[in-house]
Order: sequence, then structure tokens, then C-alpha cells
Amino acid sequence: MAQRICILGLGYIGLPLAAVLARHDLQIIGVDINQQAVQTINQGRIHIYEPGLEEMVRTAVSSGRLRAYEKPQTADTYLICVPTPFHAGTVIPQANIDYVLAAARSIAPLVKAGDVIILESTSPVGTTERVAEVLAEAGAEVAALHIAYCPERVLPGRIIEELTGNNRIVGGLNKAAARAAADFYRIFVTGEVVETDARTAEMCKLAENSFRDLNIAYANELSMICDRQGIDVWNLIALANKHPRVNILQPGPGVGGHCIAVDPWFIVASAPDLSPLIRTGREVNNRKAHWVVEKIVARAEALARELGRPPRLSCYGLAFKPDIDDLRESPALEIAGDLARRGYEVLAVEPNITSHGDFRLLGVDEALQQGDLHLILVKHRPFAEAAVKKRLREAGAMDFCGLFASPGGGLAPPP
Ligand code: SAJ
Repeated sequence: MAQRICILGLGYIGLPLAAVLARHDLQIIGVDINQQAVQTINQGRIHIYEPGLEEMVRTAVSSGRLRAYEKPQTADTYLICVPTPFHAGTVIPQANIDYVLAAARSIAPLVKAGDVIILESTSPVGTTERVAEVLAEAGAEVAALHIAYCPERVLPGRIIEELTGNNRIVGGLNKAAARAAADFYRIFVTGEVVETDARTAEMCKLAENSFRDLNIAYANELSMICDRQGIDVWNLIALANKHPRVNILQPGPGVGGHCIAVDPWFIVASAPDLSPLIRTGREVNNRKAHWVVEKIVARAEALARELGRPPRLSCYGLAFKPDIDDLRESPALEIAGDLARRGYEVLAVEPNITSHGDFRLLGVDEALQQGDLHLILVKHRPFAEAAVKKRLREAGAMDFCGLFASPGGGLAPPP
């Protein structure tokens, strides 16, 4: 009989994972507390956007290999892929692992000796041990289980290919658990699968995202310094990156999403006295969005004096990064919201969504016609089309994401 895999959480990680696993000789049980999501999936459709996913889910459901439920079912391997947001309101945001622990509790009555239990959700160090404790408290025979942590590392927009192609770090609560969990990943991962202990694997994920956050903070800090000194930061970075050992990332209106803007706090919360660098990186990236608003407001106030009325502001992009529909922790959305709260009429262009509760969405043409000041907040592909870019440039748009930058840097060639 085919091995049974139970995936708890059918969001951006769990659902693609279910679809990829269903291509193998496995029986996939998807579990989500969202009844609507469960129904949608069982009809072979999806409730999130990810290129290539819908077709894979349709195939998986129609072949009978994938079925979604609201409650966990007995399996051989359990994968916990639920969100780990943070508790708001504290000085240093603290991770909220309630969903992880609830998922562990929900499978406690089902697990049997030899089963593999893997946590994939980004979690503070020590969470896998907490999963084991919760299972034990709920009566599970923990010593007979293989409990491990294996962080997801996929990039939204490229999830399907990265799920199989990326290297995986598998941290077991003991060596046997690491081996059993790693063997599971070897079924479908073409990248390297490396075994380690759970605490190292947990920290590894946090370290990766903090590394990226810090590198972006460097680019964002440079962008503010360059602006004051009259230097084009994108040109500067392209030139600096011609050095063989320099690779500066790109500045933008801030750092968004549910990963890079969140995970560094998990490290800071665990060792506040030892993490000034990581904390400062977070603060620089958060500060960047406020700086952008200050720049826009200064320009808008000058324009208001010319027009004799407040200008209408056209914002190009609301998502947290280019070419996705995800607005979570989006700096562009935060900036547009801040401008609206200051009393400006905000016209929003977001080609990847069809409606938004707070903003009237317009096409590029309408926004160009109706807006007085044009603000490029996300480098979506449609804005980078030559004709659109030209019109935005002619309209004197403020570019906060390098849409107008020449990729090679340097002076434009003579005409
Ligand atoms: N950004 C910049 N400048 C850059 C690169 C990104 O401002 O040069 C901004 C983006 O616009 C966005 C934010 O940073 O607002 C994050 O975008 P991202 O593409 O860097 O990362 P995510 O959040 O989509 O995915 C990250 C990835 N982690 C790393 O690259 C180390 C991904 O591999 C993880 O799986 C994911 O976090 C996660 O789930 O943790």
C-alpha cells in the first residue's frame, strides 16, 4: 500500500508540497481548518496564486492521490506547514507558535511507532523540542517517533521548481529522526539533503533570512545616503558590483512579506543583548518606508502650492515584491495607506489583484491620466514595458524601486 503523508496547513507551502508529493507513489492527505480552502482543493481548484500550481492540484485530486480534510487522518509521515506569525504589541516582536503546537496536538491521537513528524514552518530555536513535549503531554509515545525540523526555503513565484530543486537541511531530535526525515525528502528532492540536529536547522533558516534582510538594509541605507548626496544609487550599486567580491542587493521602498520582515525578530527575541546588528537591519528596512513617505509628502506639498489643491497620488504597485499578488507586510501598501491617512486621494494600480478593500484599483492609463504625482513602488513587469516606462518617466514619476535604472550602470552611451 502507498505510504500515507498527512500535510497540516494548505497554504503557500503545504499545498504546493502536497501537489509535488502527489506526483509520486504516495497517498496525500491535506488538512486545513479553512473549510472553504478544503472544498476548493477537493474540486481541483486552488485558493492562492502560484504559477503552475492549479494544474498540478487538479491532476493530483482527479488521480485520487490528494484529498483535503478539515481534520487530520492517520498517516505514516506528518508535515506541519502552518503559519508562525508574531505577537504584535511587544517591543521586540515575539514568535507565535500556537498554530504549530495546535497542529501537533491534533495528530497526537493518530501517531504510531515509527511515524515521521516534520515541522517545516519557520520557527524559533527550540520549537521542534516543544512539538515533542506537546505530543508527549497528549499521550503520544514520543520515543518511538521520528521528530525533525526541515525549513521550507522556496521563493514565492518559483515554489514548484524550488520545492524539488533546492537543497534541504533536515534537523532531527536524534540521529535516527534526522535519517528517517531525510529519507522522506530524498523521495522528491533533487538537491542535496543534509542531516543535522533540530536546533541547528531551526537557526539555519532564521540565519538565511536575516542574512538577506541585512544585505537589503545595506542597500536601503545606501539609497538614503546617496539621495542626500545627489548620487543615483542604482548606478552606484551596478558599478560597485563590478568588483569581483562585491554583490550589493537592490534598494526598494522597504522589506515586506511574511518571511524576511518577520524571521530576524525570532533571533533578536531569543538573544536581544547579542543581536544589535540584526535588529538594526530590521529597523533600517522599516525606516525606509517612512523615509519614502517623507520624500513623497515633501514633493506633494510643493505640488499642492502650484496646483492650489492637494495633488492626486497614483501609486504603481501594492504587493510586497514584483509580480506576485501577496500584500502581506507590504511596504508599498503601508506607504499608500499612510498617504491616504494624511488626506491625499490615492489611486492604486496593482495588476496582480482584482480588488482591494481600501483602494480603488485603476489601470496604468487611467492612473497616468487622473494622477498628479506618480509613485513607482513595485517593479511589476507591466510597468517595465518600454512604452509604459517611457510615459512614467515623462510624467516625472518618483521611482523607489529602480524601474528607470540601467542594468549595467555607468553613463548612458552618447546619442
Ligand atoms: N527585496 C529588496 N531588495 C532585494 C531583494 C528583495 O528590497 O534586492 C525585498 C522584496 O521586494 C520584498 C522583500 O525584500 O519586499 C523579500 O523578498 P525576497 O524575494 O527577498 O524574499 P521572500 O520573502 O519572497 O522569500 C524569502 C527567501 N529567503 C531567502 O532568499 C534567504 C525564500 O528562499 C524563503 O523560503 C522565504 O523567504 C521564506 O519563506 O522564508
